[in-house]
Amino acid sequence: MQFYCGRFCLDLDTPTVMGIVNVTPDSFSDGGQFNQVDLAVAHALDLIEQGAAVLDIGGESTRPNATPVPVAEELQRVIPVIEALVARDIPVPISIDTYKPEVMRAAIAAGAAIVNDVRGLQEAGALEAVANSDAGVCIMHMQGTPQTMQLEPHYEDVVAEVKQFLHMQRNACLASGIAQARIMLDPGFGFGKSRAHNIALAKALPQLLDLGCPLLVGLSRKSVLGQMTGNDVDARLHASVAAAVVSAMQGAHLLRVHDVKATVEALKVVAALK
Ligand code: 9MG
Repeated sequence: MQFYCGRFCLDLDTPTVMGIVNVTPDSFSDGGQFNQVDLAVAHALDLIEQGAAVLDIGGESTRPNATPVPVAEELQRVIPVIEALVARDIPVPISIDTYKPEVMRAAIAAGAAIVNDVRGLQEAGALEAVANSDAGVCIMHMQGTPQTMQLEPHYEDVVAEVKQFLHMQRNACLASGIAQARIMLDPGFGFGKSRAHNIALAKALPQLLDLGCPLLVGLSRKSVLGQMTGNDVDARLHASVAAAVVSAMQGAHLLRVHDVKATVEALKVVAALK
């Protein structure tokens, strides 16, 4: 399956890795030796070396209870990083992790090729920001907001409801002129989902493929893996790789991960043995 984004065309016939670059004040602590931009750029270049086929750059944490960041602050965090990477002519597309149309527009103008929206283009102006560009988009499902989502997630039928939302937003994209080949879908693991909801969705990935778009899965280091293993966030490497492998075997095309090298190697084995 091909995914078109800006000047890039990703071949997603074999499962591929998106590396995470968080540009938040707590992401990089170096004792003040380098600034945040230099550190984020160095991290991004390292992830490409490790085999990332896409970089996902975000300036606002989406963790449960995270505090929203004003637009100006988010722009200040992510745009210099995108500009610095574009100036280096990196060989992979940059994805901007944001739900804010102002940030989408500025990031695309700076050279981002994908919009990764955890709110699935529901903010006013978000759909238009993507439609008025040649960027690809990842539409993710979330119940609630990061401030409320894990309080008491509730569904009658989690798989049917997530699929219906993704279907509806995919159709809204098509109606606004975004070609199917520019759309990727994501059930949003951990975003307003209990452990049982996450497990049901992981098992139902083949059903989401019916929508005809590539699937992005983000389970890396998430708390559901902590619930399964009892491990803290910094000891979830093995669980994260296992989750990526199982997701790929269930049909996921793009795996959003922190641990790029380990995941790339594991996916090579999946591709060889499948
Ligand atoms: C930004 N972000 C954090 N987790 C994510 C996930 O699972 N999917 C996508 N698309 N973005 C995510």
